[in-house]
Amino acid sequence: MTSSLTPLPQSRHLATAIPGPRSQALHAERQAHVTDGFGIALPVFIDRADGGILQDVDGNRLIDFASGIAVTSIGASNPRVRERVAAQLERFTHTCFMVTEYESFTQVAKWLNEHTPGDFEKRTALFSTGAEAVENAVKIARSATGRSKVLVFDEAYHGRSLMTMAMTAKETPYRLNFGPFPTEVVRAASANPLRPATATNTTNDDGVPASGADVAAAALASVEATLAEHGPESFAAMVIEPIQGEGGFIVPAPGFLKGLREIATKHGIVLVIDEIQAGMGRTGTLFASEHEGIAGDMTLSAKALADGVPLSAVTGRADLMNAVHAGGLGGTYAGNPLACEAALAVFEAFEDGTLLTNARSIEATAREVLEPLVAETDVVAEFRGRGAMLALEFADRGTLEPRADLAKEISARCHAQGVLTLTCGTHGNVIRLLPPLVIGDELFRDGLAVLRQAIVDVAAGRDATTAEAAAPALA
Ligand code: PLZ
Repeated sequence: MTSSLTPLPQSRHLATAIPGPRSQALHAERQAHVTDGFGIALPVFIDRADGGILQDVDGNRLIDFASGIAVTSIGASNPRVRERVAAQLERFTHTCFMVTEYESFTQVAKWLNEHTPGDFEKRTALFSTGAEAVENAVKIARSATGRSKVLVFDEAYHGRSLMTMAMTAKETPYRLNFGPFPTEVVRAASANPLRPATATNTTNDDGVPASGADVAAAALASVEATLAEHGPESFAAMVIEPIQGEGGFIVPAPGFLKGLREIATKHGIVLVIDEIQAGMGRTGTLFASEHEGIAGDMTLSAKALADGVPLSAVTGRADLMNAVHAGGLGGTYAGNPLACEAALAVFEAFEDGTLLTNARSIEATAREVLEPLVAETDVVAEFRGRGAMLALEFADRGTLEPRADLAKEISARCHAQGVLTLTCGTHGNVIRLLPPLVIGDELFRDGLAVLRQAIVDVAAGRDATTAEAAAPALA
């Protein structure tokens, strides 16, 4: 769709200090009207966004390493999305799919049934947010199995609604003061290769795990023990992220997810793969479970599914999905027509495979620039991730003492220089990279150079290198 706006230059540009005066004024106004309950990564107000750039109200152009938390993968003003959504806006905005039907809902379901892992007959239910998809997966699994318990994992994140808060591991900020939580949620060990909860004997003197396979085996044994303690026959579902997102971009030890698949099958537990952050091309395959060669009985999508128009999905085995009584699932906005059109545009964008290739080259470039920092500094414990879902964990060499202070300081320096990084992790000591899959190579490398310089400076206890010195090519 042609735009009345001039194209947004794909280059970093600092017009003012960040945040600039207009952002500061708007933030002050926000504070007078908006609850203090929302946190903020960077108090900058955005005017426009496209490709790898966020342009703020002061005219600064920031490099986007966040994609609105893994949402705007095909760009925040993608022409296909604009065209489809605008055309839908002219026809109608809403009917409620439980009142009268529209075809795009079916088409989105059909695509997801065809493209999610698993060579079996599927059905899909659409909702609006990720948390809703998780909640509904639990409802469907309970209804289909007649069981109630839900197994979740250390370092998991599944949302902010009451059930999903219960399923989320981290107390602050997600759960603090919000209990009591729904019961029947049991937590098991995950298989974090850097910090194995269950495999201390596989760690050598430097704190480096001896073998990923050992970590996976120990975690799987612990999962079996947890199930045995609570009665495996009482579990409806086991819910896991293929790469744990908010928990720290943790790629599970090799074999862990395959092992979970086997355990779930053995006990008749529904395996729910929460692909809300890792799915829709982010890791270089359409769904991250493809890297592990497994298929969930249900796969959850949201975030990048509709490029920022709220849409989420539960896709699963037809027998499970159809076990629910008619009228048991729904929601006023579930599968809203504007969101379905946006999703159809996203599917078109993925058709020729370029975006998946982009995700893989993003990984190669970031690895080239950032991975050497593990050896070059004493504070980068790990560079990890897949495709365009990448992270650096900051911790002291040897002790692995988490260094949230460094992640925070490095992020702040990136922000000051016009690179929007996000932190995450149970200990808050991880910087994650979630660039849009459409970011240009030159722009991406500029952002990486800024991040790299900030890490080198902070690791050496040096003041910030100026923007000019770090990257003379500022537009
Ligand atoms: N499952 C794996 O990553 C959302 C949360 C940001 P909603 N992650 C970003 C925040 O602080 O609220 C997420 C996820 C996984 C579920 C969810 C929940 O998705 O759309 O935020 O409800």
